[in-house]
Formats: sequence, C-alpha cells, structure tokens
Amino acid sequence: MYEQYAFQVREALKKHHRWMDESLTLIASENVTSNLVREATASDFGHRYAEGAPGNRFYKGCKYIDEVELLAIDLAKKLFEAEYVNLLPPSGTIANLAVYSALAKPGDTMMALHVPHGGHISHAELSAAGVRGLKVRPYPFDEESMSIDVDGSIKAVRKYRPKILLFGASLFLFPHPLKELRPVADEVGATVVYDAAHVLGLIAGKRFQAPLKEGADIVSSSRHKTFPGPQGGIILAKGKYANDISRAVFPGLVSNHHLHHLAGLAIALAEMQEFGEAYADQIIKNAKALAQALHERGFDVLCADHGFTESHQVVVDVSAQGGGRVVADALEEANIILNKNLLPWDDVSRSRDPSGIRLGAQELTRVGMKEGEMEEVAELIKRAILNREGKERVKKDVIALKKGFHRVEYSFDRERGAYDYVQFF
Ligand code: DSN
Repeated sequence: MYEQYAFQVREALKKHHRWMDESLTLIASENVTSNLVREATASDFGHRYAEGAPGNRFYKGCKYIDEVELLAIDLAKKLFEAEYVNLLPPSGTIANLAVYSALAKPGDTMMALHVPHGGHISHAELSAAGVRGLKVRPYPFDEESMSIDVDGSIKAVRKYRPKILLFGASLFLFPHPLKELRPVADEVGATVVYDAAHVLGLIAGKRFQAPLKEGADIVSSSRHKTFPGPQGGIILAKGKYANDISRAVFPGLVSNHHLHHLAGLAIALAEMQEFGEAYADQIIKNAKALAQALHERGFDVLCADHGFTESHQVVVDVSAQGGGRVVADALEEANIILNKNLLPWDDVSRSRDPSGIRLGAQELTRVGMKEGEMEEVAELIKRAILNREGKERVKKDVIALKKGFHRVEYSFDRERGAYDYVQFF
C-alpha cells in the first residue's frame, strides 16, 4: 500500500536529475561530485558506526573505515598544509559551532560580517553564534569595494575586544584582510578563524588566499561548494588547537560521522591534489568572463571598478529589473538556476525579497564550460530578463547549450571512461 510512495520519490529524483541535466546551474554554494565520489557515497560505509578515532573505536568492523579515514586526514593535511584536520562535522554550520564551542563561552564577543555584507547565518546571533551565546559585532564594511574596512575594523576590535575574529563569507568576491588584521587580533588576544566554505576549492587550488599562512589560526568550512566533495564539514587548524577542537566535535556535537561521505571526501581530496590548480584557475577565469559579459549587456554587476570578482562568485544588483526574487523566479522558468541575495544596502528583513542575485561559476566549470560558454550564459540571462523574451524559447536554447556538458571534468572519471554524471538511474 505504501510502495507507491517509494516510487513517487524515485520518480521525483528522476525528474530532478533530468531538470538539472537540462539546466544552467549557477548556485554559488553547490557543485557536482565525480562518479568515483558518488560510488563511495552509495557504499556500505553509509550503514556503519565508527565513533572514536582510527585504531581506537567504540565499534567493531572498522578496519577499512580506519584505513580510509587515515588516508583522508593525510590527504587533507597535505593539500591544505595544516597541522591538524578534523573531518567529522556533518556540515559547515556544525563545524563553525564546534569552533565557537572550543574557543569561547556564552557571553563572549565575536566579530564577523553582517549578513547583508556577506556573513553566513551561522556567523549571526540568530544561528550557531547565538546557540553558543556569543555576542556578534559586525566589521565596518566598504560597500563600493565589497571589502572589510581595515582601519574601521582595527578601531572596532580595540573597542569590543572580541574573543574570536571570524573571517569568510557567503557573499565573497575578494580575499579578506587577514594579514592586515592579525596584529590587532594579537593585541587583544583574539583567535582568528576563517570560514572558507565558499572558497575552499580555490584555496586547495592555491588561488584566492592561503588563510593559514596569512594569519588564521583555524579554518572552518563545508566541503561541497568550490571544493567538489560530498556534503559535510571540515576544520583545519594549527596544532595547538587540536585537543579543544577534537573534544568540541566528538563527543561535543557529533556522535557518528557520515562515513560514506568521508570516503567520498578522501577521493575528492585526491582529485583536488591532481586537478585543483587547473580547476580553480578556470573557475576564476569563468567568473570574471561571466561578470564582464553581464556588465557589457547592461546588468549592474557589482564591483566593476575592482575587476568584478577574484572568486567563483558574480553579484548583480537587479533592483531595476524587479529585484532578486522576481529575477530568480523568471530565470528558473528558463532553466537558469541561481539564487536571490541580500546586497549590502538591503535591510536584513528583506531576505525573501532582496535587491540582488548571486551567481557561481564553479559547477558549470566542473562540467567543462569555459569563457566562451560564459558569454552564452550571459546572453541567455539577458534574453530572459532584459529582453523579456518568452521563457520557453530561452529554455530551449539553455537545453541546447547544456547538451554538450555532462561530464565531470577535473576528476579521474575521464581516465576511467568518462561516464555521464546525470545517468544515475
Ligand atoms: N547558505 C549557503 C550559501 O551561501 O548559499 C551556505 O551554507
């Protein structure tokens, strides 16, 4: 009697796959994993428990899980040049909460970016920072260059004497001033934390910035945005934070980590060792090309005087076209998938109807698109939004453009016979 529901789910998955297959996927926080990674995430590891550390588990049956976890730790330490690695958090937000728990107690102050300036919700009192009882003070921010105001922040740090200086963002166009603000962190005894969720793949590819070398003590992150792993979290740190972070994660916030995702992560780490530099390079080239092409077609792309972007992201003020909600809805009808986004001048209460849209080039780059295709993507967006052409006509051309791009590049799949990432059922 209930079998129909099982098949309903399967049908929905099939339809979703087909839709994504025929879409230009530009959400800046997503990516596609290779088939090798997907095979690992569908493995028996996903049925098992392995609380504790490799070689010292509370469960039996962990021989091969230990092998994979040790390999993943080793690969992560090498790739990110980190003294300590924790791969257990199931998400970036839990990774952040674990770091807050390790470093601060309720009532302590943290400085972070205000959400409309790009801060992630887990940096805010309404989310993980508030769960830990932290008071959050925003960095002064320069809206024109979309950058943290260094002089203003030095003054603010001296005034508020935070326990944690948190860098990193969800709206993240340019590197953050770690070198510039590290001295004032030392002056007030603050620990410097960097949320690398959006740019972890660019960091792995030695592009953007190297937070642990530029002044961060701890990097906290998800691992499925520009870093193309299965969903989950990761913490990288200097050795002296190892015990506090380990305890905060287990037994603090995580009981069993997700072992199938751990196996997929190990493979993604190997992929990024091999292909990360080429991948990160192309992501940034594509983001710049997309920004330029949208700008030339009349869109108000942020930071035109600053080269638009140094990351995977492109941010556009679409208030003249009806705002982020209207534009994202219209584009979805044409199979162009991106998200509406608060811009720095939006009040946070406008999060459901903000002024902007945010585009990420990382996923289309992963399936092989280059600068030429970014021009075509910009033209399709223009036709749908500025020309107000019929969505069905634009969609037809979106599907035609996407047809040639079904293989996950920058992975070992190609050497193994390059099968199609959408053919899963
Ligand atoms: N909220 C996600 C984003 O930036 O899209 C990150 O968790």
